[in-house]
Amino acid sequence: MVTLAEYGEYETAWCPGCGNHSILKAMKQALVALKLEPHQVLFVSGIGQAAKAPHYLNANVFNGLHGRSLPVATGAKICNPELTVIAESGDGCSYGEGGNHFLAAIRRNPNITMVVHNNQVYGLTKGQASPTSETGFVTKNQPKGAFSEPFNPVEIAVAMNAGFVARGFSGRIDHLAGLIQEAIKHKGFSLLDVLQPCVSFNKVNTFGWYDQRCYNLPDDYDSSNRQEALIRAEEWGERIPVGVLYRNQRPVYEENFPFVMNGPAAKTKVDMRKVSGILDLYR
Ligand SMILES: Cc1ncc(C[n+]2csc(CCOP(=O)(O)OP(=O)(O)O)c2C)c(N)n1
Ligand code: SF4
Repeated sequence: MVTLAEYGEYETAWCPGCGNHSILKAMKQALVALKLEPHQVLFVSGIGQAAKAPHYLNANVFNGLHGRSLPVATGAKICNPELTVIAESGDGCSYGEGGNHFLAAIRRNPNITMVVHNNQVYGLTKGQASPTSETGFVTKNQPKGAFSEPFNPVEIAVAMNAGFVARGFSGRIDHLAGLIQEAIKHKGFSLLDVLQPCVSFNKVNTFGWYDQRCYNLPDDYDSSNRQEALIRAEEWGERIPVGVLYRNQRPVYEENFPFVMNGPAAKTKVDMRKVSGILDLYR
């Protein structure tokens, strides 16, 4: 039986008090609760503090370009649908540099999970405003405050009819671990946006700020109701809902590929003579 110890304990480069630590803990808890062995899981990340999270657990990892985790994750899932594929990165990486991939993934609906550490700032590059920063958020780079409207990932995802949309708070580890499990179990694309304090560069949205505002969606909340999900997804400020906002079962992208139905391409024996022939065409 898989244990937490199998996912390892590593020294991290994160600041003490950073929300990343709790998200990592919740992730390991969720993987163990789902009885997933490290070799059954692939993490794909981009660049940033959050993107380092998969470096600190013992599973398969592909750490690629800034904002480019979703196309890699989708490709990996097509080649090996048996893998649990998780794209994990920060809000800048996922919604800024990777914004178009985010929209494309919602439309395609591959059976992958996207976990975003949303600290409303660019942490690794020392505190510039990110797509989710509030208008007026003052940084060294934006001394007059950010001019742009913040991007609301959960609202966009519900509006685009995404398969599964949830929001978590890194300060509530057990609740977050439950949401990660739900997101992984969902068949299709699942977004889990996690509110995460950055103690060094976001002095506004602190642990206390989130803790005072976050409330759990009530037990009788109907996550299949898109209109209600849109209302909750828009709620921000004095009260912020956490939990599964929206569920919508849609056809899964990789099932459109007939070769996948005949078994994972990753397990197909490669005929090297054929490959050499193809390569010769390009010499
Ligand atoms: C194409 C590209 N643009 C910009 C950068 C520089 N860069 C590296 S990390 C980063 C910000 C990361 O912020 P975020 O994704 O929010 O993650 P965090 O560090 O806050 O966890 C930026 C702008 C880069 N590496 N590549
Ligand atoms: S700079 Fe912010 S995001 Fe990066 S490790 Fe420190 S607290 Fe975490």
